[in-house]
Amino acid sequence: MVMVDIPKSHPRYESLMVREKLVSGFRGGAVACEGLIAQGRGEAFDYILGERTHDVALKAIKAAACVLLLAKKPVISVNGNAAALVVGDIVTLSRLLLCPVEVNLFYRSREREDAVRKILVDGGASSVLGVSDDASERIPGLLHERGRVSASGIFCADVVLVPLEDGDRTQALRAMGKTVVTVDLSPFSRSAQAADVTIVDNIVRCYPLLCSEIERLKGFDDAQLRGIVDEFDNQKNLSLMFTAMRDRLSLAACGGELNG
Ligand code: PTJ
Repeated sequence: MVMVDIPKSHPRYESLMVREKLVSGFRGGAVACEGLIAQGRGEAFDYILGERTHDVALKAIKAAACVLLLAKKPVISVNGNAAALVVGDIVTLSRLLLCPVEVNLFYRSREREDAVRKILVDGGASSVLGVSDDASERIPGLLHERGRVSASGIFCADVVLVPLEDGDRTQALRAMGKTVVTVDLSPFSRSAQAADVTIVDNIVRCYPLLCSEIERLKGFDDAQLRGIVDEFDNQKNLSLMFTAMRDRLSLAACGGELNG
């Protein structure tokens, strides 16, 4: 529900609508107060990126699609921000990959678990894990609430898609031998640095692209998918993202044309 009437002609219309989704998710109990701060942090990086999906990110999206298609037991982790922003794409991903979605919250409470589950179920999700007693397993070494996971979901998954994440869990999941795909507008973040595949892009732009890429690549055989994954180097990709940001900042510093 949009709280203010934003005219479509407003130059920041798209960005303001994204904000309204989060504020509405916050008012409905799904988004943590801290989730609004996280969005602001992301927006700052998105400005530097020129609010567009770079070729470097497209390469990461392709690798992520291959990793997810090759997975035996993928799981899509969902926090409050992701549910509020991209529920339709989360449901599409779970249908394309025939995998469950799991509620996993840093600021976990029964009320927030239920609010996030409701968004997912209303959005068409058929199997929502990680709510209440279902989140009874623990990721070794993670003492905070994000360490609680479902025995039939993240705990036994081989590949986990964890967007907008704090770094601890990415590292702990990798220590369990899992492959981690993340989405983060900040290439500096610990999760961006620790994941196997990091998509540095806004989740509202890259989740639809990830869905299309999975659709496009699902006819490929495992050897072809594996070849694409083997060619991908996350550290190199992150370096190229930093270079893209540096180039945009240099352009701005020289008074160059930033739109384009
Ligand atoms: O719903 P909960 O309780 O699990 O809490 C979710 C938040 C996001 C509050 C929690 O995971 C958190 O505190 O995350 P951080 O440590 O602030 O990290 C969030 C990261 O996501 C930051 O590096 C942001 O730059 C990035 N980010 C924020 N919004 C977006 C984003 N990346 C992509 N798309 C966005 N829209």
